[in-house]
Amino acid sequence: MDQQYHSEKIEALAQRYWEEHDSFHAVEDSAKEKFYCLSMFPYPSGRLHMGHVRNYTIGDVISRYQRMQGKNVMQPMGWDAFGLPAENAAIKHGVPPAQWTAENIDYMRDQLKRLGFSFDWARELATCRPEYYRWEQWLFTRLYKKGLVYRKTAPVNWCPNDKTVLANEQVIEGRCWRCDHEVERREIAQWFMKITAYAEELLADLEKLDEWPEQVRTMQRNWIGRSEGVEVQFTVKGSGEPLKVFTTRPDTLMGVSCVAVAAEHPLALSGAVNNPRLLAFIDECKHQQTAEAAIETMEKRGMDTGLRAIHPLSGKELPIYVANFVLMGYGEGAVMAVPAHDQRDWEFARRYGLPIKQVIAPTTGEAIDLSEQAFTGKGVLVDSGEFSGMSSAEAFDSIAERLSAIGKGCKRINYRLRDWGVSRQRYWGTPIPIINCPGCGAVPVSEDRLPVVLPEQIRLDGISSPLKKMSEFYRTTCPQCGGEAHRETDTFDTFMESSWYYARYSCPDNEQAMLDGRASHWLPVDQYIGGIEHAILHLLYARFYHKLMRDEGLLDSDEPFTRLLTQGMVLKDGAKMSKSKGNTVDPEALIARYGADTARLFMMFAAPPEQSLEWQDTGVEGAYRFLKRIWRLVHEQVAAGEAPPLDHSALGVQEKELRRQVHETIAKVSDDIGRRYTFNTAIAAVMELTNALSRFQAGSGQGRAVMQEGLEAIVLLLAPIVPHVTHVLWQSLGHESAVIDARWPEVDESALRCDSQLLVVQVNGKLRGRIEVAANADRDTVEAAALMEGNVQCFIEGKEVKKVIVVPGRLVNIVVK
Ligand code: ANZ
Ligand code: ZN
Repeated sequence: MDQQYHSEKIEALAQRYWEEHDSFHAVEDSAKEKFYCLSMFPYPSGRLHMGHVRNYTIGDVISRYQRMQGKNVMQPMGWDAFGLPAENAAIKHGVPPAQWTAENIDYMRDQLKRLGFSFDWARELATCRPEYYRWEQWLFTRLYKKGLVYRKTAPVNWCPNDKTVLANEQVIEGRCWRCDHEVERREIAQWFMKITAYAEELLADLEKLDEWPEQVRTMQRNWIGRSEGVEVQFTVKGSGEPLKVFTTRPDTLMGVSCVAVAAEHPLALSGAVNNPRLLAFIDECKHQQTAEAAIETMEKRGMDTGLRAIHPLSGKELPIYVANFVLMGYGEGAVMAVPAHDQRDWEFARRYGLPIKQVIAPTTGEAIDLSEQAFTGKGVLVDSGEFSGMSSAEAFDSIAERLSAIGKGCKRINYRLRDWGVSRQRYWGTPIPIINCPGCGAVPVSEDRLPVVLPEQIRLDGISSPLKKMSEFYRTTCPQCGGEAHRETDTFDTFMESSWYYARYSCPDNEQAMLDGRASHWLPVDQYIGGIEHAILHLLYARFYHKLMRDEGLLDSDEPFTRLLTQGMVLKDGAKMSKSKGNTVDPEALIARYGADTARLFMMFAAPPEQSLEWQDTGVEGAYRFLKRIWRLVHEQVAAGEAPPLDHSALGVQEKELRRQVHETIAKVSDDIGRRYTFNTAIAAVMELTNALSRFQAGSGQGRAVMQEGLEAIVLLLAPIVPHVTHVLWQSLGHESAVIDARWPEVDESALRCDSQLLVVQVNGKLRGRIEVAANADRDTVEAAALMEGNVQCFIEGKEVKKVIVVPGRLVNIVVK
């Protein structure tokens, strides 16, 4: 064993060992409990950043810990390889996205290996490879047959100057990133996945995910946004056509001032036929952003269509407006405006001089002032005919019943969740497996013709899709009529690939099927780890995909991820580390200087995993020094020769005391790592134990035996966190097998019970001796033992004992004169 700690040498040695022994290759084994640990896979942007290092260290610590628990651990890694940055790089540097991506993957794979993560590299996958995305195409065509995917027109960002569709990221303050021209909305045909068909189950199953952070479940719940309401049917005066609205407040029905429809609503268009001003207003509404977040803050504007609606109960005539805050995609694309009880409607009514009629009064009897703002609470109905006097809840049911009795409405559940638009007008993605035939329309590519392979040798000009210009890709024949047709050139949203990769890791080599029996063996993922920024969309889509695959008979579980950990950000000087802020620390430089173990230790020690971590150079130094210190301790022990076996009956008080601390530390660290995931406090406990071992005078044979036990405990407890140095130390301490195959240390309960105590004895405040007494010895016994101690007797002989002070568990002070 070297006297000095050389991280580089040690890390190369350990990594070579794992590689030669194929240590992390997971094979299905029904005899052992499986543990599937997964960290969100990276986008191959070029180099790892500190966020990756943190994410993957957390996953690796958990994986290695579970392995030491005797479980059959699977921890795979792969690449979320499609996406816009590759296209941007291609335009900038003139390299095809496929090449740029492959080079980045090679580089980043080396970086991950350098960090010593226990990935099963045999399961590696990259989503841009046809052997992966073909199954996504396959599932899509299956879902098409089931009616779970469909095509409809939807708006995209359109740059009229470049004549191209822009991704949201390419629209900067409403302008094209390339030419700065103002961006427009354009309606084009796109593909949708019917996630709304699973809304109820996606919501209900959140209850099963009790090992997910509550915050994430709440975000998902709100995103799905279930509302119970009533569909109310007004009638258009003259034509007699029905005009439906969705409301969650049917109790306010007698306070409606107007009906407002979205700009895209058919009535808006029919109202505009002979009304150029209205047509211009509709056009303006269509240009503005439709993001729901913007609705809250934007100016509420509208225009009277001149059409009139008949109230279903009162028969009164109400104006029909077009309003910019009504969304076509929600409910019926129309609302009944109740200015007295909805703030948005209140603002609208004030602006356009519509009546504000109170129909709800607070139950407290308190007066309300509708000239200031709307009263949005529930209460008692007033001025509402036969419904007056009812509570809001009673009126909800009564009015719903009344409406259904006359065929003018019914109760309804509505979801905020929209179907998932998966078409992207981009090159670098999975081709949508559809053939557009002038005669037959959209026809899915048949199973035996899959995959539709994305051509990789292309030139991007950054404006038009290269696929349209490649006739060998673009031109094809219709699977239905055999006539000339062309392929869809849109590609899938990259969230499609990241929605099922976790399942494919179970059988990445299967060329015959998307998944096989191994998926049911490994799934669900026992522990999933990733950034909170994926709390909504990625996790929701993955949950949706899981249910789709289950219903396709590919899986037998309902949910993909049993336990979820969302790690915090890595900050520097209080700000998120990012290239644009120029405050990044390159993991590579850190590893080159201190080694991977220091990087890992610092990451785990600096903060609990869910909180943000502040980068500190001094913290890194501290982590490095700690590893050197352990190295030195082990070296001293080893250099002094083999320690004798532990003999419990021969232990002295100090040895027992140290053993107690060793086993208390084992208990604490096991709980911190295994249950609480507070790796930082686990490390702190090991540091304390290290201090105790450094102070300990091992002298005797049994002292060295206890020291050996303590050092082995430290090595085992740190093995998941700093796997390289512990690999070498474990062998130096005399073990033939590798520390990755060692079992997690167990607490010796008998060591925790301390049956005797050691007290120091002072004479007039000066240390004169030590005594050992039973842990439960009473005061008289302690006093007597102290006075009997040989060295103490020399100091008190012939003197008068004035007082004996006993500090339980610590000391006895004899005051003499
Ligand atoms: C009348 C009313 C009175 C409403 C009142 C609220 C308060 P959630 O809870 O999100 O489901 N609404 C319905 N469809 C809409 C659309 N397409 N665009 C914009 N707003 C729409 O919200 C349901 C409420 O949102 C509905 O209840 C409706 O306004 C509005 F005192 O109807 B309410
Ligand atoms: Zn055809």
